[in-house]
Amino acid sequence: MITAASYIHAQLPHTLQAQESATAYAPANIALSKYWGKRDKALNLPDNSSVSLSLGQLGTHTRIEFSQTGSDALYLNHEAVAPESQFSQQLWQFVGYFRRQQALPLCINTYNSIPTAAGLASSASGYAALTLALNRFFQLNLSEAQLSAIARLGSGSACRSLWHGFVHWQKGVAADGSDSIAHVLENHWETLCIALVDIDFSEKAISSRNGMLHTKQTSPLYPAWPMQAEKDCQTLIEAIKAKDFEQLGTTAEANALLMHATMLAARPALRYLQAQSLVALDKIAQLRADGVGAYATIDAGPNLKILYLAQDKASISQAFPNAIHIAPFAPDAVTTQAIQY
Ligand code: 2P0
Repeated sequence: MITAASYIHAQLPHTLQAQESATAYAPANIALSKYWGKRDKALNLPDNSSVSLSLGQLGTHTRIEFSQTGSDALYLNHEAVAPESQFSQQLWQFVGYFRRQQALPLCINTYNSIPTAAGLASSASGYAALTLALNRFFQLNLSEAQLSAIARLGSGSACRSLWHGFVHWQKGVAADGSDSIAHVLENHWETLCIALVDIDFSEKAISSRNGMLHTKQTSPLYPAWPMQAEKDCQTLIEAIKAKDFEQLGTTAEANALLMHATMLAARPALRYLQAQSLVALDKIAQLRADGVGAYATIDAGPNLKILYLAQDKASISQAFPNAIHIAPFAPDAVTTQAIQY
């Protein structure tokens, strides 16, 4: 049986040669067509492909160096992380897949530039930045495909966070997941913007990992999801190529609501949406009725992300005064944090 550990071992040299230190950055990403359900839990292999948009300078910076104390140390946003926390245990398990039996005590500093108030999870950018930093620290020279497959083993959506702009994660068919990898879509859409609307950013009661498992196991609507999600990916790729904003927006919003419908039909129901999420969806529908191009997508939480074109920024700001605005294709979003492998 292939495990995350055995897959990563097979990509590595027998003995690691480390540098003094290494740093890496990876952006957060928002799926326009979502990943929600796995065919393999251990390898984070999805039932369907997905398409995402990266958030430029909002992401994770990670630095790895040898530990001066002789023991592992982990800092998140400049604060020491308790070794018994789930965050710490999962991260060191992932690092252990690289170190294997080698005694290499490390100090890892990881910093999220995503404002806490954005209500965004950071596991995608976190595992992408960690994978890139490990690749540099141990001088592995892994290919983009290998990096994407390895980042996926940390967190599924991390395989999409290795690039700026639009990214397509193809679900693949191989049992070892070697073809379940993402690649960048070379299409730039300078005027496309995304606004993050905070409804409630307290930690969710049920993680995505458990939520998608529960949905697949118990929702009678789940069987319809992977096929429609696959179609939505294709429609989105066409919309991106044609810069057809209406097709992009309607498909992304419908895909997010279908994902939430499968969750709501789970037994017991899995409900991330809150009353204020629905109020915000109504506001967006009203904006559209008033001639403003605005569409929502919602992840495993109550917060909304609004897709709009730059010309409509003032209308979006007026309707959602506290929103955080991102222009993913603005020159400063993509050039100041160039991703290097
Ligand atoms: C997505 N989400 O496509 C979907 C939409 C949440 C809702 O990917 O178990 O944290 O680590 O593979 O990647 C969140 O799932 O789950 C996610 P694991 P992950 O963005």
